[in-house]
Amino acid sequence: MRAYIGLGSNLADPIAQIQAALIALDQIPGTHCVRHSSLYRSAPLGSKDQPAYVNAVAALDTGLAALELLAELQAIEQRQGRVRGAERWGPRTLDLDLLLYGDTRCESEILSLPHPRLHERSFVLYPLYEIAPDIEVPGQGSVRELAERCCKQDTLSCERLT
Ligand code: ROI
Repeated sequence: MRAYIGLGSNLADPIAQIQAALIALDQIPGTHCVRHSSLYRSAPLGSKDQPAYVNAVAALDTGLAALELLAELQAIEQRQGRVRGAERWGPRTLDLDLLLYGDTRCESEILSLPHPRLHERSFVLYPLYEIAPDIEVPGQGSVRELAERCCKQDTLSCERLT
């Protein structure tokens, strides 16, 4: 199954956090990181009183079920020092979001697919557009359309770093 992961960090050397997480994603059992985007610097969404974020998106090929993959993502967040339950919209050392898992659509308290806020976030859509412009986000249109729409609206700044 092809899955897409959104990565974000704004604490404790964010660039190093994202680079370490990209390596960790490739080491998940039964999983291979086939591509990842450049790193992007983005203005914080949520509380403005926090540092800028570094964001990226990775494409994985995985034999794991969606919930198994989610558990692996949470384990990587924990290992990289994430304090959960801190501030919902506040700063974090590492955030790994399961954005897409094939064409799966589901909604539960544990996991919603596609990620419910994917289509409105430039810091997700721009890196996703870089590596997979032509894929469909189930129920929402192509990444190309979503990224173009997001770009026209006055959204948060998000610029490519590397
Ligand atoms: N803002 C940006 N720019 N990037 C993120 O990854 C990010 N993650 C979050 C919140 C706090 C919503 N803001 C963000 O979880």
